[in-house]
Amino acid sequence: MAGNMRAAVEMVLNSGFQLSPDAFEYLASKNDPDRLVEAALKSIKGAGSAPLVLDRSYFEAIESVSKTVGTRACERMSGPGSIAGPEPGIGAGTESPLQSITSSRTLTNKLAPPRNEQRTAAQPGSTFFEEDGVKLISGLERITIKGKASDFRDYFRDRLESLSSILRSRADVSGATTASQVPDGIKWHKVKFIGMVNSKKEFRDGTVVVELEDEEGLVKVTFRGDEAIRKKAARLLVDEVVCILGATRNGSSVIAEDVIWPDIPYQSRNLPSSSDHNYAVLTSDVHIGSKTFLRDDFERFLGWLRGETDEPRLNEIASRTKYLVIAGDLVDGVGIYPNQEEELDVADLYDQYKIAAEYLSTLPDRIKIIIIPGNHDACRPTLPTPPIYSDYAAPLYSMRNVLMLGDPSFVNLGGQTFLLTHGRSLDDVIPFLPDCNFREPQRAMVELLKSRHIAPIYGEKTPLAPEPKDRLVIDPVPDIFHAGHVHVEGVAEYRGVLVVNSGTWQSQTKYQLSAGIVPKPSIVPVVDLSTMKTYELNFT
Ligand code: D5M
Ligand code: FE
Ligand code: ZN
Repeated sequence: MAGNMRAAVEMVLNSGFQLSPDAFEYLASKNDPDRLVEAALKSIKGAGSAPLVLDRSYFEAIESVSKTVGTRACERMSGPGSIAGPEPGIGAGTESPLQSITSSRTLTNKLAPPRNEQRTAAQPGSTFFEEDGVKLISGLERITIKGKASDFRDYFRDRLESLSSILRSRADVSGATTASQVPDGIKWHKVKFIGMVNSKKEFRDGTVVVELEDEEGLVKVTFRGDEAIRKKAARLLVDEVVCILGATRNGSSVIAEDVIWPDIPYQSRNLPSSSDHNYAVLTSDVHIGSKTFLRDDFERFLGWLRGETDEPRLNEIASRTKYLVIAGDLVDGVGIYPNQEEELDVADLYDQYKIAAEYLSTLPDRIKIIIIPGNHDACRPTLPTPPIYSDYAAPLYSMRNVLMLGDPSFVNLGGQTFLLTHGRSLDDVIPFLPDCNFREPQRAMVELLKSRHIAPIYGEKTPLAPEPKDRLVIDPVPDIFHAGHVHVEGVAEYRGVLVVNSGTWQSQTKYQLSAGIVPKPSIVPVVDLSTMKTYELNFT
């Protein structure tokens, strides 16, 4: 993707719209996609309303108008920010995020968010939830992007600062300098410093060279030697913040001896004093509207929650369920991937949310339902993501026992703090993490806890909104870390934190078949909030 195409895509995403595949193709075939997008967004703003997914026709219309009036946009052959060669994906960049800004990271985000996003914060009955043990810590903030060239630099500066301060709270990091302040000397000497991983290169002989940076400069760090240090080098992700221990002579090139990640301290289990067994049911990736939505299984699950099983123990859990948490991809959406219409049972986004609300309305009011957006939902496509647009999900917004939150959200449910995120970045990190795979997504989630970041790698598939404060830093440490997206259910425990990937209600899609992804559907993790004991209930 050329630099001006990347800028174009970022502009669309950061304005809260999505691009249909045909619009993407159309823009990619143009010399000036950024200008076309800018003009289209302006005209949409003028018109006052627009669909969520912008298709080719929006840009064609703009182009025909600008051709008529002969604007400069159509005369330009190629943008100055073009970068040759294959690109890793949306929002990607090859430059150092802290030190330089190019047009690809320059957002002209002068637009107000679409009307439907502005209305998501006020929800009926929010106070009603507090009585039911729901305390929102964060997750309803408005997206604040200044729309300046320096947005991404400020964003990464905050990421470095926030993660550095988490690192500095560790005893073993005390006395660390920053990367640019590594002292030089005449002799080899030991150093300890914090920086953000700017690049990582692996050589044939197993040597790994990493550049660590802060705002002022870079240090080259070489990893070679024993198995232990090689393993640590293999685990390092680009754009994460770590502390390096090593030796140097010149202060600019270091031989690594150890790596310290921010990590989480051991958590003592926070068990509520009341011995009442209250349960939270964790799910995600329902994909209502898809032909591969496992309707029978999902209906069996809802039936169980309504108390329609003969098994007394299961009925007991259902009757004590206070919370149902849905970590994104409630519906399959429309225009999310090429030719999706061929795989849809319900081709209208409004109808998909109507069906979702009809299903959830069959549950008793006592169950509070918390819903965050996934990449298939009607929402702003960047992370952090505000709640699902209320225009599309109106039937859910009108339910008194439903709370619509953003991604990420921190919410306390019955005494336990949940970190909720859909988990898009798992696609980005799993291929780079040793010992992690798509069959056990909970393992990669544990690594995110060690990185203390929800989306450590920038520039892969997960587009980030460059806010001045990095809200993807994992702080505070939750009691329960819940994500979905990978369509494989899995539970782990790490240092006292319960880590849950809640699977899916969708069977294998054509894409997943071709990519060798095998989902593990219709299994639901259920947590006893008074003991943190977790049950994995199977509804197949
Ligand atoms: O994603 C469900 C899982 O399947 C997740 O791990 C990504 C992967 N997936 C699904 N479709 C695609 C395409 N088109 N490209 C790459 N990866 C994909 P979900 O968010 O439910 O689509
Ligand atoms: Fe999904
Ligand atoms: Zn998803």
